[in-house]
Formats: sequence, structure tokens, C-alpha cells
Amino acid sequence: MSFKVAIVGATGNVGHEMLDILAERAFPVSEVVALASSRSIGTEVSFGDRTLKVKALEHYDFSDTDICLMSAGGEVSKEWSPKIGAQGCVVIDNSSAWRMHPDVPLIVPEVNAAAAAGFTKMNIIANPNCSTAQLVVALKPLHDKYVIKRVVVSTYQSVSGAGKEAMDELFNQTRSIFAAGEMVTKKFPKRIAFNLIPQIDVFMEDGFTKEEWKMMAETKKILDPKIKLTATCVRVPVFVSHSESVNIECEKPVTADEARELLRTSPGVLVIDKHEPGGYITPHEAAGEDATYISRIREDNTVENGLAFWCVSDNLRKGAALNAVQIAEVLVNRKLIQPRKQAA
Ligand code: 11C
Repeated sequence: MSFKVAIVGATGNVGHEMLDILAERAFPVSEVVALASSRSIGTEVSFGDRTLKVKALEHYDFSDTDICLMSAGGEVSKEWSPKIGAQGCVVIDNSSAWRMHPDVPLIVPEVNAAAAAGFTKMNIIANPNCSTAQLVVALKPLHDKYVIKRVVVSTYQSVSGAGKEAMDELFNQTRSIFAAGEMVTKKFPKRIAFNLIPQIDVFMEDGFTKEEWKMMAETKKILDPKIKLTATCVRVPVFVSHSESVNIECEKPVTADEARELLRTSPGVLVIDKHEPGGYITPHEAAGEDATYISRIREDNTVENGLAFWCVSDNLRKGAALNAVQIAEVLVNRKLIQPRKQAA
């Protein structure tokens, strides 16, 4: 059984990763179609050892496509996801447009795969924000065993979360410092090279940023609405992988040794935690990898049943493309969808 899959936003950072991951994981495709806005028509993208020519989303008929992996931003998704879903194609959307909609499941397969079955009302499933995805993979086993009451998280987010132009801005600013070029700051509110910026996304009325709000709201929807979470989200001059410093407060007593052993056998998690120089993961090492890495696990004795740890993952993979493909795998493996057209 194989499925016709369309990628919307195939020319972007996440679109490229989606194509790579579908090929790497040998997702059962009968055909893959690369789509983007009409200005990208004819651009070539790779899918395994094949080259696909990008077609225009505006002129594409989804009536025999089974799954659409959408990574073209919130505005495109708001307009197109319901139209595509109405044509019977299941949209797995990477933007924030539909995440909090009551008829749209928000899924991280290691955490709440069963909820994916709720996609049928709109034929849309949402992929969480990258900083949330890795966090809930780490929190899920701890919550199941120790019941997390409160989370305090500070993020160190790479520039690829803000897209290709943001990566170019870090590169060009860094070069301008060494090669005396012009220092252009356009994508970020302040210089990012050799700096960090305590703002991701827009400010909300209460002084938190939207990125911080998303971490709180999405964690509640995916994991447990009772969990309290406060976040400080910071952009750092790293190209790929988001890092997070996490403190949790649990209902039940937890030791660092127990948590380490539990996390070692948890889905999607790799523990690297030696108490020696370099005995932990850094964003550079997590880039291109699929796991959510956990290091620096220790008891936090400033609160009752407290635990602190460091969590790193590739934001373009587990934070976006990999999670979207894993959701598609849930649909297939749990037989929640059937191919609409059998391959010849
Ligand atoms: C960033 N986390 O690092 C953001 C990117 O809601 O899907 C993803 C935004 C989102 O800038």
C-alpha cells in the first residue's frame, strides 16, 4: 500500500528536510509532488536520488493526493489547509495556524499518537512549534511516572527556526565582523552574530512573547492541561538545533538516577550525561540527528521533588519535518487512512 504525498513549501528549510526524511525512512509513497508558490515553479528539489520540479500550489488539484505535508507559514496554511482537507487529502501542518483549533489534533507521536485519530473533522493535523516538540518528548515519561506540576524552561533557539534568510543574516553578520563588510540587521530586531536576543516572535499584552505563550499552550494541549509552564525564549547565534534548560516540579519524589534510567528507555530520547568535561550534548552535535538528547540531569533541591536537565534537538527535524513524517506514519500504521488511488 502506498500513498501520494504533496509537500507544500518544498523549497524551504523544512520542506527540504521533509523530502529527505520521507526518503530516508522509506515512507510508502506512490508519488511525491513538490509544491510552492508560483514564483518557485520549475525550481528543482531532491527526493532521494530523484530530482523533482516544483509545481505551483495555486494550480494543483489535491483530489487524488492522500497526504499533504504543509510548511509554508501560517497565512498560506490558513487559506489552503481547509481547502485541501475539503478535497479529502489529510494535511499535516507545520505552522501555528491550526494548533489550538478544537477540531485539529496537535500531535507528537511519542506523546499522544492516539489523538491523531481526531483529524477527521477538518482533515488537518497540526505539528507543534519546534521548541515544544522536543520539550514534550522529554517531559512525557517523567510526567507519567512523577506527575509534573510546574515547568520552568529557558530556550536557546537556533536561527534556522526563523528561516533561510535568518541563517543568511547570521552568516553575513559574522563574515562582516571578520571581513569588514556591511553589518545588515533585517530579520532579527538586533544583531545576532556574537550576541543573543531575548525575543522570539511578537510581544503579547502580558509581556511574554508569542513563542513563550506557544510553549505553554501547546504543552497543555499535547501533554496535560494541568501542567503549569513558564518560558523565556532566546535566539542564539547557532545555525541548527534548539537547546533548553528545563526545571520541573513533580508531585512524587524523583531522583536524578531514576530519571536518567527512565529517560534512557523512553521513545525518541537519548541520554548523554557524564559528569566530566564534554559529557553532554551541544546543538552542533544534535544537528542532522533525530533524537531528543537529554544531559545534565540533576535534582533541584530548591523545590520539593524538583529536577533540572538540559534538552537539545534538531529543530528542523524533530521540531518540524521529522515530527510531521512521524505523524504520517501514525496515520498509515494505525490504518487511519487508505490510499485513494492504487498505484498502477
Ligand atoms: C523559531 N520556534 O525558532 C520558531 C519557529 O510556530 O512553528 C517555528 C514557529 C512555529 O523561530
